[in-house]
Amino acid sequence: MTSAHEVNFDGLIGPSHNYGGLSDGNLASSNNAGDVSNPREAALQGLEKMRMLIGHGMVQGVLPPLPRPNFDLLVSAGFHGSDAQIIEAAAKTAPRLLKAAYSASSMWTANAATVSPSADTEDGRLHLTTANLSTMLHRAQEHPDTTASLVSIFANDEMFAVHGALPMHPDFADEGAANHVRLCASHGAPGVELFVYGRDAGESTLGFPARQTRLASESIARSHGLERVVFARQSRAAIDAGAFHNDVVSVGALDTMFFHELAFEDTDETLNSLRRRAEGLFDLKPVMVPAKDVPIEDAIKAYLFNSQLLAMPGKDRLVLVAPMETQETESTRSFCEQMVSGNGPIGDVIYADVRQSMRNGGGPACLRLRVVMTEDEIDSCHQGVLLDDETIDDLQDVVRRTYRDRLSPTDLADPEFANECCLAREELLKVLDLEELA
Ligand code: SUG
Repeated sequence: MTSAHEVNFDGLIGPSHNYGGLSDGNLASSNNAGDVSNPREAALQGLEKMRMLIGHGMVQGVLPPLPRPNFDLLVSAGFHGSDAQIIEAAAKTAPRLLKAAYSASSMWTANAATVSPSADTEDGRLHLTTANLSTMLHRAQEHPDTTASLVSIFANDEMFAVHGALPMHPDFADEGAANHVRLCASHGAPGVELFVYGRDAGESTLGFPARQTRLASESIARSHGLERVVFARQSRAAIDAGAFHNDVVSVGALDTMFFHELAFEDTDETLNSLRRRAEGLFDLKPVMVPAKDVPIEDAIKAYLFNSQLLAMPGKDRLVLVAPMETQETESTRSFCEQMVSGNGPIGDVIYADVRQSMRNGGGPACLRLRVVMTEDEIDSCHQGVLLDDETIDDLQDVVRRTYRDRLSPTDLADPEFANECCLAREELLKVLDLEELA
């Protein structure tokens, strides 16, 4: 068995980070709609989280922000003329579309793709499928540019297979790794991949949108060549309480599955299927958080499960990197205190400040795409996106010089802002040695 690392590719928060209120079913996005954001602080917070994890001995990568505003989207909607004319006309007649074209939502890279490490796949390559994100317009525009980024970063065809997004139809609705968990004995060992879906293809549901279909999950498992898979249905109760992705109510790492009592439609069946698939590979360690200790509303408000669950060098138990909001909410804080003082698989909690992203429904786990990679795979990917302290300093320097510290959705009407965003991104790409994406 080869040794492998979990490399977290965080999304670098873009200069147009704003509270657009674009995501129905995501309570933070709706509740903070129209507020003034601080893109500079947002990006610095994200980069500090990456720095903190490097300090703990983790391998840390980054994905650049996508080009915003997306003029192609505005042109598809019939706007034409100079860039400034397009922005001005869209601001007057289609302000919601303009917000979509400006959305910095690619920062939530848990939604960028679904990833299967080479230890799990038939052809022994690491497979990535870009998510089509077809449910929300502002996210549905991401996939072509995301695929371009992944192709540049995972450019070696002998080791990596980058698949484009599934067809853009509600039956194939796919939100990537946010609805996918990989469990294993150690990162380099064969794993069991859990795909969580909210509805079947063709099924219409009442209430908040279910953004992942079983057909999408099955299609990805087939094209990645996976043998050990489990498909589980997310509970309707969780979706209606605001868990628009499964990673809002569960997170897994190695042999441990940390989840809320209401995460799955059928918890026993989900755990039994995982155990069956894991037979001979590892003993599943479920850590279920009962609703009586942490009501689902608290779990979602505090984002307890939207945490990174990490095997850190030198630690014999897993570490949960949770948002500050988990510490500030009574029930989740005391659950965490009690959990780490016991002798279960999770031994420590670190609280990270990602408040700017949290106000749009994105916690520490949303901000990262986990890519389990062997040493050879790490050496073969684009090196410019693998971070050290110095590169983080350089990125922060660009952010301090080029990002605004105040942005209201109405500011998007200013044509000058489009130039600012473009220049900021060009500078970031230069630091990452990814000018080809400009
Ligand atoms: O898709 N928020 C994102 C948050 C994604 C979180 N990702 C995971 N849970 N993995 C979403 O709902 C808000 C944008 C706005 O309203 O401006 C937004 O898109």
